[in-house]
Amino acid sequence: MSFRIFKTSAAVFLESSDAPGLFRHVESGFSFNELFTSTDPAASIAAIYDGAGEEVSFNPEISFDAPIGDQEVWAAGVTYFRSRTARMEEAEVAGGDVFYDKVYEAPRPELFFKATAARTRGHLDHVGIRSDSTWDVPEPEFTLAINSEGKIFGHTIGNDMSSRSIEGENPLYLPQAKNYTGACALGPCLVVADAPAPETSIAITISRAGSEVFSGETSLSQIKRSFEELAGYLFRSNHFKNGAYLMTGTGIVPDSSFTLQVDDIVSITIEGIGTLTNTVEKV
Ligand code: DO4
Ligand code: MG
Repeated sequence: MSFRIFKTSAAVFLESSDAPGLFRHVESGFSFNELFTSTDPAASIAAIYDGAGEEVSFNPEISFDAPIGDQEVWAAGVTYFRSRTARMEEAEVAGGDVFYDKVYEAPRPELFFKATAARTRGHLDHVGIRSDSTWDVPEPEFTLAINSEGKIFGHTIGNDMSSRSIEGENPLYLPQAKNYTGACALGPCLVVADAPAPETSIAITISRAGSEVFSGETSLSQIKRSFEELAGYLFRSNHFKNGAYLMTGTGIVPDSSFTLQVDDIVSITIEGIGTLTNTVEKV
């Protein structure tokens, strides 16, 4: 049995794979921190579901908060061949391309801090492009939920918003390309379940003034590293009191002529989780 957990400002709603379309309403007492510090989050959520009372009618098309407590959000990079190639193109003029090729092949993955919980946006909220950036993309990423013991117990959809002009100028500018207001979105829900099948698709569409200006699709099978490897490196010599989210990298990068604009609508869909939609604003 798996569960989807949706968070609003007032409550959380739980849906079980045994009763899809029926939602249990948990008005008080639910804590993402407790879930992420449970030694068995699947058993904990099953117990909460059973104690949560009757099903309620609920519209899963409304906006949601990011499904997060006090977890940090981290990200892996250059885990798909497409990301390696796109990064090498954007960094070539500055001479930074060699580092992306090296990290794609190296035993140690690229991992970087992405956002605090307070900086993480939810479904139907805005995501940001920087006012000092000229080339911007969303990055659709399968995102792991990892408890405080380092155990992967669930997943969600992440959008790792990125400035390609700033990262391309110098790889040492990565924190500025990746960490700014509105750079991170998670949602629409947290799925507590084993990892989905490798064929699971990740798809993105970007719409502008009602027309689609980009679409792309990949699958989890295209990732170069295992989820356990990425989580294992993240938790090496690093303690996460409240667990963590880890974005696993993008396998979709629009070609070099594309950049996001204000009011673009970005929708990322991963089978079994749902769709995370955000509108772009300048920050
Ligand atoms: O190397 C920079 C970041 C890469 C990244 O975010 C990705 O591959 O998803
Ligand atoms: Mg990324």
